[in-house]
Amino acid sequence: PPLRRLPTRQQFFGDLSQCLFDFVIQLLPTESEIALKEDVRRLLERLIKTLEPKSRLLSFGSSANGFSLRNSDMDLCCLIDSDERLSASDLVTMLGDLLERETKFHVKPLPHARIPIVKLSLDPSPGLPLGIACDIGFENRLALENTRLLMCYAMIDPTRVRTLVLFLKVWSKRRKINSPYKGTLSSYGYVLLVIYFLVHVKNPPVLPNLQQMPPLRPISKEDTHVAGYNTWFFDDIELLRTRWHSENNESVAELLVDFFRYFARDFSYNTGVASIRAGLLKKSSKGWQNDLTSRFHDSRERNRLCIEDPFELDFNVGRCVSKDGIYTIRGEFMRASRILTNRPERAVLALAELCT
Ligand code: 3AT
Ligand code: MG
Repeated sequence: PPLRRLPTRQQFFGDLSQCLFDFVIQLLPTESEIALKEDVRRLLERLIKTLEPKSRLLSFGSSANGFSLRNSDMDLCCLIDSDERLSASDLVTMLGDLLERETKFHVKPLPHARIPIVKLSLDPSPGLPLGIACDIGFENRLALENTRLLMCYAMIDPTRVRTLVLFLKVWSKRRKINSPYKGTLSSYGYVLLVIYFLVHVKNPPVLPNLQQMPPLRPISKEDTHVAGYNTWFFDDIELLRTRWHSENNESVAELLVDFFRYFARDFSYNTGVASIRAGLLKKSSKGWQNDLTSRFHDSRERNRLCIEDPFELDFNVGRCVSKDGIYTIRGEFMRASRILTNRPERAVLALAELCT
């Protein structure tokens, strides 16, 4: 008997999923890039130890959470295991001087920033065609914890979670809506939106809520609190695999189309807060309303797009998003949703259109 042709919808999602994998794979960092970055980290750690012998330099952000793209910058955090230590701003100034003397990096110390950091970069060279950019901060233990949380989410369902996140990162960069300094959203913000969607919007969920799972043994406050915030989450991913599995079998493409539709149409931007810890919350319950009659112009500006940080619950990760920014971002979700919902004949062309 003749083979039955797949229904077009299914065929389209199959093709699109394959295109998404292929697209994302070629954007992953190469082995040599990863090795080179590790060399840089070790070199910097050795230099920092000459200032503070009890210091360690750790990676966080995309180079440590499984969501790294080729040539993404390095986020490094210096921890000092001693009670008597220099202040972050003094360290930034001293480290800036030291690196300027001892290395070929361009060095820009920012000792008076809200979070003092040293910015470093290397110009492109034949062995390093795209150069390197790196930020070094101090004692940012919450960032190390949120990096670990995102890494655990990535490990639960690597194929679907990583493909979706990496694609959205590239897409948001190509569409120029990934610049917190220009009023749009950071990569970290987009990653949180994806996890929120997979834990709380999809039914059945694609991911469990790691922050609400019962702990295996009693935990004390000292063990779980970092900088005054509760950072506990279920992190035994091997065990989780034996106890929990998702009933949701949608393909990456179906999830992506649905993600765009949800943030184009359904998410309540005016009143809602996306929280990976607690689901959809109300701005009013967090005191984050963007009340147009408010005298506080500033707070209104800050809360157009509300994304609760997983641990720093009073921090809106979307606070940088401006009025224009939210309009543009939402417009991009609508555009993406429209391109994919029309189900064009060739998935690969749809993907190209989406990202140009
Ligand atoms: P790129 O590959 O650099 O685009 P990334 O995953 O490294 O993406 P970011 O550069 O946006 O993401 O952020 C790096 C890390 O810094 C992620 C998170 O651990 C921390 N971080 C960034 N923004 C915030 C924030 N607003 N609140 C708390 N932690 C943050
Ligand atoms: Mg980064």
